[in-house]
Amino acid sequence: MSKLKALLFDVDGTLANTEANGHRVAFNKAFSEAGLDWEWGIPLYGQLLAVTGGKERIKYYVNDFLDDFTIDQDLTDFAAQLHQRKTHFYLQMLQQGDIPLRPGVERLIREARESGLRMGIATTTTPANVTYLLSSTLGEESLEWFEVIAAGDIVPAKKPAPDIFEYAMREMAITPDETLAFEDSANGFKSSTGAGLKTLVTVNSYTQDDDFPGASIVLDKMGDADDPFTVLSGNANSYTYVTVDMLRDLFARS
Ligand code: XBP
Ligand code: MG
Repeated sequence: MSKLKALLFDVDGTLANTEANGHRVAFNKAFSEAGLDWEWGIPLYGQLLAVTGGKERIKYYVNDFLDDFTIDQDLTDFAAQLHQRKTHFYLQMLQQGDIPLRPGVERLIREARESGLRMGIATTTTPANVTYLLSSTLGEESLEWFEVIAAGDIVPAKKPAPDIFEYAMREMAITPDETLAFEDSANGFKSSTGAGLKTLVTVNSYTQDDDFPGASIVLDKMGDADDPFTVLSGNANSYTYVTVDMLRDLFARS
């Protein structure tokens, strides 16, 4: 029976609920600064999340949601410039402490570190967004707790492609039979399972109706002793919030 040795965490939606009140707001600030009359409301943004990657999401919006938008430059360059400003506004929000970690995430990360489990990050978001989120919530030293921060354009294909999880495993020299992934969305789940990883899912308002066939377990959150999770799919045995012991038990039997 394989033994759990490493954890690979997604970021957006998993470590923190960053989308509706974080990334989306930063996109709208960048649009306003550029003089565009674009406003991504919460429902529209949920549709746009079908495409991972902020630059790709902007191009998806222009190509699939706008009828008569024209610019006198290459759309890829335009999207990249706009995305740089969006990232500027998003980093400001992180620095201001506007985006907290989800319930139980800090406790689990600290517990995993103390128990000797190796940890990495596998995310589509921009690398700086990860380092700023970790620093602003766990402190600068937390950047050392993750052996790799696999993020953004480091791989040719973003989620749902498995590339980012495969990259993180290569960098850490770990294999799927000793590693558990944490995800929140259908795109992320396709990526982690496509890389052969057992996956624990914690959904959020945007992903609660997504399908996670074969997930080790689907929860509403990691939870805490005084804030138990709800099991949406799978079996938590007697555990009521995610602990390292629960992860070992889940990994061994999933
Ligand atoms: C979620 C994404 C990212 C963010 C926005 O990443 O798809 O694109 O929505 O970040 P994950 P950027 O769930 O894999 O963490 O604008 O920097 O792409
Ligand atoms: Mg995610």
